[in-house]
Amino acid sequence: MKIVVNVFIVLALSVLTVSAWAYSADAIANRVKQLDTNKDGGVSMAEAIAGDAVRIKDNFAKLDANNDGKVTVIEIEVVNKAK
Ligand SMILES: [Ca+2]
Ligand SMILES: [Ca+2]
Repeated sequence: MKIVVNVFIVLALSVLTVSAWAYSADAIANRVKQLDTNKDGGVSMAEAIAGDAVRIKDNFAKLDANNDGKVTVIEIEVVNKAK
């Protein structure tokens, strides 16, 4: 139940905040897991749009460090830590 509550808080914050990332590794992993509907380990642009992940969509090129068309947990963490 705690995890469910945490995910809800993260989702709520992602709607309310624009610039601050500062998510825990667990929160990032949960978000990617939720968005990764084809279970290939990354979030494609289509999955970001389908999941209404605005910041992944808007920052897709920056997040997709290896330009393979999907954003992984590790790629998000790199940007998250850089802020
Ligand atoms: Ca995917
Ligand atoms: Ca990538």
